Parts: sequence; C-alpha cells; structure tokens
Amino acid sequence: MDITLLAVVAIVVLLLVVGGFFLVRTQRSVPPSKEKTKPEVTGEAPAAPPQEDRERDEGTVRTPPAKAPPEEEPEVSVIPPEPAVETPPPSAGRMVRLRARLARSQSSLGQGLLNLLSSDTLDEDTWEEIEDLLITADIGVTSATQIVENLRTRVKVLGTRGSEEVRALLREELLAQIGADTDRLVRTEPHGDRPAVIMVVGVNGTGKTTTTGKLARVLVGDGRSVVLGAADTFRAAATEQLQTWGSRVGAPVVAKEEGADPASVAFDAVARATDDGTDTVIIDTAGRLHTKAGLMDELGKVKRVVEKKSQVDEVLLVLDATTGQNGLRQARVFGEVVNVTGIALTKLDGTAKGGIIVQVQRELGVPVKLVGLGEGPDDLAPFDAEVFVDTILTS
Ligand SMILES: Nc1nc2c(ncn2[C@@H]2O[C@H](COP(=O)(O)OP(=O)(O)O)[C@@H](O)[C@H]2O)c(=O)[nH]1
Ligand SMILES: [Mg+2]
Repeated sequence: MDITLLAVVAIVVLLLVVGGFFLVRTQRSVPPSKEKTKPEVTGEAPAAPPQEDRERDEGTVRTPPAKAPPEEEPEVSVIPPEPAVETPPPSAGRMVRLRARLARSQSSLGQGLLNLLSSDTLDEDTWEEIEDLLITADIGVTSATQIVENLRTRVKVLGTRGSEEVRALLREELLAQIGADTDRLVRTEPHGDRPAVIMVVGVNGTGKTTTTGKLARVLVGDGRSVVLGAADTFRAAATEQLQTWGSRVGAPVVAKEEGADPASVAFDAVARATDDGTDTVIIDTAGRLHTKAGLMDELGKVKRVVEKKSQVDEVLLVLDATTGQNGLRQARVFGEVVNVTGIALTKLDGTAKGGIIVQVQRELGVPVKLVGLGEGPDDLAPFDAEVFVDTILTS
C-alpha cells in the first residue's frame, strides 16, 4: 500500500516537475518576441508623423513618398527633387492666342448689341435695351449712358444704317471707353545696377500669387532675370505656392518663416536682386482685409522699406473679374493705401462680364495692364484694348 502510494506521489511529482518545466519554457519564449516587435513600432512612430505633417503643410505636388529613408542619410530623401527648369513662351501676341477664352463668356454682349443695332427701327425702346445690355455687362451706368448717347447722335448725324457701319461706330465707342491709347506698359526695366520692383497687392483669393508666378514666367520667357519675394508670410502654404512657381522657371524665391515681417522679406528680395544684378523683383503680398488699418500699416511699410533700396516701379492691384461691384469696393481700399499703378484683372475666362474692364478703370482711375485668362501657367496676357473689343464684336 505504502509503495503504491509512494509510486503515485512520485508520478504526480514527476508530472508537476515536467509540466512546470514546459510552462516556464513557453512563458520565457513569449516576452522576447514581444520585446522584438515593440521597439520596431515605437522606433518608427516618433520619426514618421512630423515628416508627413511637414509635407502635407507644404502642399506641393512634388513631395517624395513618406517612406522611411535609409538610416545613414535621413535628410536627403526629404528634399524634393530638383524640377526641370522650363522655358516659357514669350508674351507677344498672347491675348490673340487666348482670345477664345475671352470669347466664351463675352459672346452674348457682342451678339446682343449687334442684333439690336441692326434692327430696322432704332427707336427709343431699342436704345434703352442697348443701354440695359451694356449695364448688364458690368460696364457701369455712366459709361453705358455715354456710349448710347454718342452712338445715337452719330447714327442720327451720319444717317448710318448698314450693320457694318453701325458695328464700326460701336467699336469706336467701346474703344474710347476702354482707352485705346492708354499706356499699359508694365514697368519691368532695371535702372542701371538696380532692379525694377513690382509689388502685387489685392484681396485674398483674387489671384495674386498666381499672377506673380505667371508674370515671372512672362519675364523669363522674354529673356529677363527675376527674383520673387514671398512677402505673404501669413501662411506657410503661400510661400510654398510661390516657390513652386519660381522653381519652374529658375527664379529664386526669397522667403522667411511663417509670421516673419513682410517688409523684411521684401527688403531682402530687393537686396538679393541688387547683389545678383537681377532685372526685376516681384513681391507677392498678403491680402487680409479684416482690419484696414493693419493692412495699411503692412503694405505701406513694405513699400517704404523697399524704397530704401530701390524705387517701386509698379504696384499691381489684382482684381477678380467675377466679383463685380463687391470686388471693386474692396479693391478701392488698396488704392487708398498704396499708389496703385496698374490692374491685373484675373478670371476673365470664367463667368466675368467684359464690361467690368471699363468700370474698373473708371472707378479706380488706373489702367488694366494684365488679364488672367485661365489657371494654366501661361494664361496671363498684356491687355490689348483692340483685341478685346474685336473679340467681343466678332464672337
Ligand atoms: N480661371 C482662372 N483662375 C485663376 C486665374 N488667376 C488665378 N486663378 C485661381 O484663383 C485661385 C486663387 O489664386 P491665388 O493666386 O492663390 O490667390 P491669392 O490669394 O490672391 O494669392 C487659384 O485657384 C488660381 O488658380 C485666372 O485668370 N483664371
Ligand atoms: Mg497668395
């Protein structure tokens, strides 16, 4: 009995020992595998997100994939690849080339006018309809009235009835309102060893940065050297946007960190251009309008500080043609702050009405010098009044 009991106890003890041994082995084998995976996860986590965040902030298309770089050279893969420098086409004849863009939205005005003018009876009602049509096209009441008055008188005096003759008279009147002989030259010529300086101002979203970039392309295409100043320091993305434009045509962009003093960026851009013997500096600015006083201070300061280095040759006011009266009201503020020398009227390819050109010039007392006719890099043209009027009247 005792022996049997002893044997049973011995077997139980043996089982416990063997079982315990296996338990210890399997438990020991678990922690190492956990230890192995943990460092890999935590090792990657802190490094990856900041990189991704930075790239997302930059908003550039050409950022490299967010894959972890080889350990020896972690910074190299973060730098975007050098894009190939493009050679933009020269600016001559651009408005003619882009005429179809304009014609798309302006055809109803020209057709409507010509239909009315070639009607058999040019009575009171018809003249009123013509005036209404001009007003609907954003030409402004004063100019519309003037055009109709003049046309009426001339038709009566000359006894003109043929549609070709009426068209010619209308062409003359529209040209007179737009200003066929107005000086629309954008002053980009350097002065000896000093660069020409262009400031680009306007409400947010009107197309300042795009126009700055497109203008740089126009100048580079015409054989000029250009430096860009990223004086919209309000958002880092604005600087990145300008850098993309600059890198495409090989124009250096002078920029500082987000929130930096815009005047100091502008000053540095002009200083750099002077040192390098660059022809033209274009300074992109911010367009926040929440406080007029703040804007006045900032833009005024940018201009004054730049003038310590070189004169400001152009202050281009960028205006979105689709915003009509509201856009004009906002734009007027800029005219009070800085001495605007020319207007870049953007988005004329959209739903804008061509008459806005007449109204803008009359209201602001400054010529339209450039027109934006699309989102493409070369969709900016020097404004040509004759091409414009002919496009309206032949479409
Ligand atoms: N269709 C069209 N879009 C334009 C034109 N000019 C600028 N834009 C667009 O307007 C938007 C705002 O432009 P941006 O330059 O960032 O404006 P900013 O805030 O004044 O600098 C962008 O989507 C541009 O592509 C133009 O002439 N035609
Ligand atoms: Mg901008």
